[in-house]
Amino acid sequence: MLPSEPHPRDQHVRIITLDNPPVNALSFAYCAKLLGEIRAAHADDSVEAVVITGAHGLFSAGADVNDFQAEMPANAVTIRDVIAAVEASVKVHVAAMDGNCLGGGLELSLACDYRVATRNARLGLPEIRLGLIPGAGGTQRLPRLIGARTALEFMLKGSSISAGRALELGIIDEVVAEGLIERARALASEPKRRLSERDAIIAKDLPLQAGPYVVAQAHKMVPPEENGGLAAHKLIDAVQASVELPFVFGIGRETRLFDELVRSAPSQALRHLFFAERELDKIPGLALSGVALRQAQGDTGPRGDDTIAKAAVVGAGTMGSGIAISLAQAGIPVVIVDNNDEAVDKARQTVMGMFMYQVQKGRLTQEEAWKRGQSIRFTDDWNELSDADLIVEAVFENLDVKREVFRKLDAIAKPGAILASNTSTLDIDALARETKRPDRVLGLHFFVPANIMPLLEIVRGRETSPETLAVAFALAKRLRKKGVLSGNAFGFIGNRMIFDYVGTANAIAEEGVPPYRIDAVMKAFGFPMGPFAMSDLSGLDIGLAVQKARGGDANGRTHVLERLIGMKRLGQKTMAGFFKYDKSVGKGREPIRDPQVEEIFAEEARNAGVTPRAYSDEEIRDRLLGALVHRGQKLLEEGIALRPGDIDIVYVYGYGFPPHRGGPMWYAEHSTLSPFDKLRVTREPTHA
Ligand code: T1G
Repeated sequence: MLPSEPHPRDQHVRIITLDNPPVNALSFAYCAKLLGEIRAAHADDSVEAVVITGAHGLFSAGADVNDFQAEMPANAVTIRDVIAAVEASVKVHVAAMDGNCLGGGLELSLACDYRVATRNARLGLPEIRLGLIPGAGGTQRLPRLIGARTALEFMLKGSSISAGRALELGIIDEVVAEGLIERARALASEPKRRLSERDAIIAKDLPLQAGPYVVAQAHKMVPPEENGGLAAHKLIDAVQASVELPFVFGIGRETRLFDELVRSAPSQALRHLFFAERELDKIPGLALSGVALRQAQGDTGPRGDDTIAKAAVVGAGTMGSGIAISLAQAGIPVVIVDNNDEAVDKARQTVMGMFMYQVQKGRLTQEEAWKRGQSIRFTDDWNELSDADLIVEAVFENLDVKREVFRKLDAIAKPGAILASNTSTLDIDALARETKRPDRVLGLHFFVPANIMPLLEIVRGRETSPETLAVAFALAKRLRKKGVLSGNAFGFIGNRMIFDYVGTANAIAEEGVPPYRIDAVMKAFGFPMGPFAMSDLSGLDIGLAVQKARGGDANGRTHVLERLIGMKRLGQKTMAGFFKYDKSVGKGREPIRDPQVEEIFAEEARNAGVTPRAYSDEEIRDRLLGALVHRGQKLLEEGIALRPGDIDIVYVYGYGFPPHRGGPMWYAEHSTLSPFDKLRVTREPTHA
């Protein structure tokens, strides 16, 4: 037998390869093709077993999320149909998994009799992140494989796990270093075994009678249905059915719950964010990447979107340290320059403290933490910046100070190096004018804490080149951050909108609504904290500086802020701001209502001739959200923000807007209670 010829026994194993680039999404169209291949294998008497594997370095990313955006076509073939065919066949099926095996892809593998994976396979049922539940048998088969309690935890988290962890849990049978298909062929000669024929258990150490208790506990652990927990509660119901009902009835329950969720507002909002996030780096006129980028910028600049070989940060303060950690976590060597020894010492402690914290959390080994810590160097010698590909300035928020820094950097930095400012409001063009490389100057606005917050505003100056922007977007991806393009305007996108939001909250408080109630309304909407607690967190002195720069709050007054600052009430950092704080309550971070502040609002309102008025909770909510949305609308019209979805990503990832409501612009268009029906939200970018 020629080596290239398959072994006779091998001939009886049909290999079916999922091949639908880029992620082998199991769309209706692709499932129709796949079903045909599977049925052909079943009909071929010479085929004794089937191995299902994936092309393009992965198994499958699951169902095609685009398919849920419209009504299902009448004759659509879904993953459920494919799985039903596998289930009905008497032939053994083996899933051979490499790379991502997610959602419906993992569910397809669960319908197979055996599962073997490579070491770099990652398995997950992330449907809950889309406001869904696994809808192709996952909620019924996984509990029969690993127990309902473990299966529920896995699906509620929605994150992917390594092949090694999947093996430990019992989701897969084997992990191979190589020879994936060969091993799958070997497993194909094992006997047929269907998960649907097994009974589900709660857990090895729990009797079935514990089911109601486990279910009741699970419902208590997830958010209320109306506040982001809808899919979680339905998932618990589906898994409960796996233990209480025969398989076929459990599948029926799962299908009904899934179909209910696909039409739900939270799922539609989360699917909007899924696609909005993937639109972020699609910038008109910026279709540059990789080779095109290198050709465009010649040999001088950093090597395009593939790597920043070395970075530098100017300023060892909170932001500078956080930015350096973020860069180091992405494997980029960093040097931090600061002339202030005290700041450098504090930064050293911050950096090592952060990496040791990750060791405690089990995210890093001691050795990795040490290596990462060593990859961040500190110096007071600016000449050490001369070989950096990217330099991020994070000094005091003052334009003159930053101008001086950019002049210095331009003289020191190598040709082609990118000079970025972490400013949160100042004029990028003013900084670019201090350099001979305005095409390499832009804003990289990180959010506190920079090594944790997933949002990065990428601010384009008038002369910032497409190549520079492309490197910035590639960097954002490498830092695992959501890079959002912003035009160069005061406060960019997020802060510019929040100024109106906070100013409006102050105006409502002057009309007689106490801050604690305004905050309570916005927390009930889903924000982690209300506008006044947020102001206390960021500092009233910062807030006043901004309000003054912008001519006061929504009604143009800053008297309340000035009086509170005059009383040394700067917010959490002084244990008093709009609220009081007490170390014995919530570790000094829990806002406590303060009637004295409400009296100050009332006095200032009287002085300004403001007439008190009653507000319903809905009116408070809609007026505050209206401030966000109307500013967002103007940013689109001015071309500062490119798309409504970009603004939604900024607010969900940077300001705690509840994801199940889709972000301010999505909410404005889709909420039933909103007074925004007359609002026109620009759908197309308004600037090139
Ligand atoms: N459907 C449609 N398009 C998808 C997709 C999906 N499931 N996953 C990725 N894409 C597109 C994405 O829009 C982008 O397109 C390109 O692929 C690269 O994606 C029945 C109901 C797999 C970890 O939730 O987590 O199965 O911008 O930029 O960073 O129970 O994509 O190039 O035009 O993200 O390498 C469950 C979602 C579906 C997985 C790869 N599955 N995807 O990350 O690339 S529901 C998911 C991801 C389901 C069943 C249920 C990631 C990834 P474009 P990317 P990446």
